Parts: sequence; structure tokens; C-alpha cells
Amino acid sequence: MRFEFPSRFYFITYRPGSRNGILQDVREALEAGVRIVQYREKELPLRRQLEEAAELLELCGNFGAALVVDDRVDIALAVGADGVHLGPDDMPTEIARMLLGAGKLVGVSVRGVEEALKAQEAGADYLGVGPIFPTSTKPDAGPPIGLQGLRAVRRAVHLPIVAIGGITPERARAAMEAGADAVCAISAVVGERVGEKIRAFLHQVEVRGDDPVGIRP
Ligand code: 3NM
Repeated sequence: MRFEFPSRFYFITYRPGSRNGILQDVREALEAGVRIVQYREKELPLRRQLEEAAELLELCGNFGAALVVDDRVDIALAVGADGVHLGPDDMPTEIARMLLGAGKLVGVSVRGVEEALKAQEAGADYLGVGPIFPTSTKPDAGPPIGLQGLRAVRRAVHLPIVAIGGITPERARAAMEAGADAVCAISAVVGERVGEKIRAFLHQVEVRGDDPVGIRP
């Protein structure tokens, strides 16, 4: 069955910029209307990541939100998360799919049409496309592909797309108009008042006549 983003804002945890802890950040994101969360942790020991992922899964479950784990198929499997998000140096999509089965989400980061087609062919459920704009949050993200790059990917694949990289509330609508189904931002929402900042995004990407927090029916 085709996956659809359950909210138009996709939240990624970012411990280096968090003021109140990622659990509180995720709680605020969920209260603001986010229904898909990615646990992205690059530093903590595995044992701690397993504990944190389990806590986040329970929290997300209380809101009917999906939790995907960045990079780590083992953590996703161990805690029973809803899926994984994979980058170019992570486990190949086909292998992640084989390990996780058809019922779990596999999201894949791509930079352009060629990678997008490959990920679609390999069984991805959705694509993270970026960086759309310059980003300092992910130093190895490469040069921005712009809205033009996003449009090209949109034309090439049928998978849902979350646009990432330098997205602000002001740029969010343009990203949706260029073909994104959801937007993601880290620096524009991390720190204090995470929920309030996410609401500003959702306000930008809501469709007239829709639920005000942008959750798809
Ligand atoms: N992935 P900000 S860009 C985690 O292009 C991540 O795949 C990217 O942070 C990609 O909103 C990025 O602060 C960082 O630019 C996004």
C-alpha cells in the first residue's frame, strides 16, 4: 500500500541543538500536530540509544504517530519502531527491506533524480530530498539542489517526498509547490519553543479547507 505522510511536518531529533531534551522536543512536536518523527542520534552509546528509542516509541504511540530510526535497522527492529531512514552510507534499501519486512517504513535520502529512481526501484516507501537550500546542520549534505532539483525528482518518481535542508516557514510553501508532500527542518525549530515554531510551519503548508494543523485525514 502506498505510504502517505501522516503530517506535513516531519520532525527529526537533534540533540546538539536541543534545550530541553529530545523527549520534550518530540512531545512538543506531537502536541503541535506532527505525526512522523525520526530518531537521529549520532553520538550516544548503543545501550542509551535503545532506551531512548523505546521511550520515543511509547510517546509517539500515545499520539498515533510513526517513529522511524535513522541509519540503524537493528535499533528499529529491537524496539519495534515503525521503520528506518537510510542515507547513502547506510544499509542498502533492499537489505533493510528484507530485514524489516513489507510492513515497516523505509525512507531514503536522495539528492537527485538518479538516486530517487534507484531508491524507488529498491522498495523505499518515501524519499527525503535535499538539501534544498544551504544547511549548516549536516556538513556533509553537499551543495543545495534548489527547488528546481526538487521539481525534477517530483517529476521522476511517484513516492512521497519530504523536502529537507535549510527549510524555513517562509520557504516551506514553495517547497510544497515544487512537489514536496511534507517538509522537515532542524535549525528552524530546534531550541526553545519547538512546538510554536512547528505550528508556524504547519500554518504555511496547510491546504485551505484542511485540518488547521495540516494532518491529512
Ligand atoms: N539531511 P536544517 S539536510 C538531516 O539533505 C539532514 O539529506 C539532509 O537541517 C539531506 O533544517 C539535513 O537545519 C539537515 O537545514 C537539515
